[in-house]
Amino acid sequence: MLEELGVPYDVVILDIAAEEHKKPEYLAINPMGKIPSLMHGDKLVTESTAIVMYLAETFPEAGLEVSSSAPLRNEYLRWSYFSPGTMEPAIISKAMGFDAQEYKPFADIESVVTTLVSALDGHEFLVGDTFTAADVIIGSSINWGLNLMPVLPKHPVLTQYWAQLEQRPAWQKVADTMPGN
Ligand SMILES: N[C@@H](CCC(=O)N[C@@H](CS)C(=O)NCC(=O)O)C(=O)O
Repeated sequence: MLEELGVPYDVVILDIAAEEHKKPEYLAINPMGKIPSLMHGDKLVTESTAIVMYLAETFPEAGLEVSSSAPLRNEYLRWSYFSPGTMEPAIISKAMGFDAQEYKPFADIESVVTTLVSALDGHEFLVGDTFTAADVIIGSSINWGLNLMPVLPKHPVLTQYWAQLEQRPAWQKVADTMPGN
């Protein structure tokens, strides 16, 4: 997201195996002991989706936010929250062998795939015909579900969507540093 915005940033890598994310210095930043966290001036943001949406809103000149007055704002919100609220729990339940039907707030992976495929079939992006922060959020989860925790079926609509996202210069610049690459 930061590369897509073209803004300068510093990365601080924490060693999860060494439990650096559970040390007091980091718990003072994110009491959940979870990565990532974003510091922007005196503003702290945690939760990946909140971080991406905060950045889209803070750097509007990049055109990745669909503003509150834009006609497709509803779609932008829907797809941005679909990832942490519905898609990632479905991916994790599938990977852990839980029966998603038993956990009523959770959705099963088949419904998630059908919903994504119907939104993306014949479309390059999720919201209108331009790349937005919602594509950063969902694209990242699709990469995760196809390649890192590979429980998403390799449906051609999903693989094609990710194939074009991973060609973006921003991703190409940082791909080598990403887990699983
Ligand atoms: N809901 C959080 C989840 C963050 C999360 O679970 N991050 C993983 C790394 S991708 C983590 O910190 N794992 C280490 C741990 O839970 O101990 C978000 O979206 O930022």
